[in-house]
Amino acid sequence: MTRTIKTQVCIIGAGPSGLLLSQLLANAGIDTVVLDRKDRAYIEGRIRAGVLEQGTVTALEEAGVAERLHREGIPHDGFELAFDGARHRIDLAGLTGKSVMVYGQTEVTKDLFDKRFAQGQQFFFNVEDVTPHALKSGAPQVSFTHEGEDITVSCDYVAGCDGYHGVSRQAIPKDVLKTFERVYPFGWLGIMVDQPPVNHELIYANHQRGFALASMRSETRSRYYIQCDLSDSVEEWSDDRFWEEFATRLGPDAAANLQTGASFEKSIAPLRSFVAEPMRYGNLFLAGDAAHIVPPTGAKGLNLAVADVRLLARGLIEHYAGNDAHLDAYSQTVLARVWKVERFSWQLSTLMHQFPENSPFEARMQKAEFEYLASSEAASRSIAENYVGLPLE
Ligand code: FAS
Ligand code: PHB
Repeated sequence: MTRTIKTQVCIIGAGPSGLLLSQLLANAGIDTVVLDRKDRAYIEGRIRAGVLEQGTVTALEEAGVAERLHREGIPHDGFELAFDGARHRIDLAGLTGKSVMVYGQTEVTKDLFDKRFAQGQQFFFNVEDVTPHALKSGAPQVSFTHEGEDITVSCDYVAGCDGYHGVSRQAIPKDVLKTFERVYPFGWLGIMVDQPPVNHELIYANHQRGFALASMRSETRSRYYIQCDLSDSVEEWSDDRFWEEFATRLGPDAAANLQTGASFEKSIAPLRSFVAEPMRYGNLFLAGDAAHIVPPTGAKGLNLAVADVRLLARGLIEHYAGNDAHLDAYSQTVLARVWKVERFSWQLSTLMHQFPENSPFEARMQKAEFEYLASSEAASRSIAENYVGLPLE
């Protein structure tokens, strides 16, 4: 016996994309059902992004979930690039008039969940066998099982917000879907530690032993990364080994204020650039990591997902008001921006990491690029305008 539920938009995925879309649509009086194969605690427990563009802050303000962000977030007017010990500050505020906000994705997700639950959003967690159906029929459905019950959601639209490993992208026929991918020959080993940050702004460092990033979550909690081999495991990286490598790569000057301690989270993430086209198939729309992945070097993954959702929410809200122009243009509009952000993330990753296949020539190109950035306001402005966030369209 299958239970049928009717809604306007069925959202697959309760990560930042799905939660924000649900909130923006709810604010416009549009009903959604949100499914996730995990539960709230698991989703909130994932440690990911740490830097929000102004556009993301604006979206969270529009969603009505930015109060704690403005209380606890840390505005940053710049960040540093370090190259074999030499340091160059990218003056975001001076070069663009904008800043970024340091506020963890974990907190964004918690704020969105709090609001969604307070407003009585219908969630189904720990779902299985999620399958979109009849996407070209004008009356799509999504079937799944939940606590042993077979359920079908009948809806007007399906939002695929289920990340890189989700099912939505797979629902687009192989002869329609085009994918583009670059897998990087290294990963990022990240740790979280309750110690004051080594620097008041982020430092991205390229050292001959590899990349390192000094980030933070608050004045007392730091988030640090080092480039590692894809074959590495966290078990091979004791805290002591991490601290020694991290300090070496930052350089003596930047590491002078490093306060070490016991990490309470340690994980390795692979790096890839990935784009799937189109981001619409019939009444299915993809948003966020379901459609694209960027290496975290440019701090773009979460921000790109939010930009998709802002444009998708606009299109759906206008559809229900009788105007389909933005919804019909969604995939083309979003992909134009996705590719520019992919470019920036790839460019900064190429500049800041040690590639095993790099010859001495490429090593000199990295050094020349850094010295050009450090000597050219125009070059630094280009980095800055991408880092604070490109226009929404
Ligand atoms: P998410 O992957 O966050 O959410 C998708 C949701 O869909 C998940 O909750 C999943 O459980 C659910 N789902 C999947 N399959 C399903 C199915 N079949 N049925 C139902 N639900 C399903 N970005 C940055 O900007 N900076 C960073 O430093 C950074 N670090 C990252 C580190 C790691 C290890 C990873 C994986 C990503 C990182 N990102 C970073 C990118 C990250 O923040 C994503 O861009 C962001 O989570 C995208 O949000 P969503 O599109 O909602 O996808
Ligand atoms: C983080 O704080 O997790 C972070 C910040 C900037 C990045 C990547 C990760 O580019």
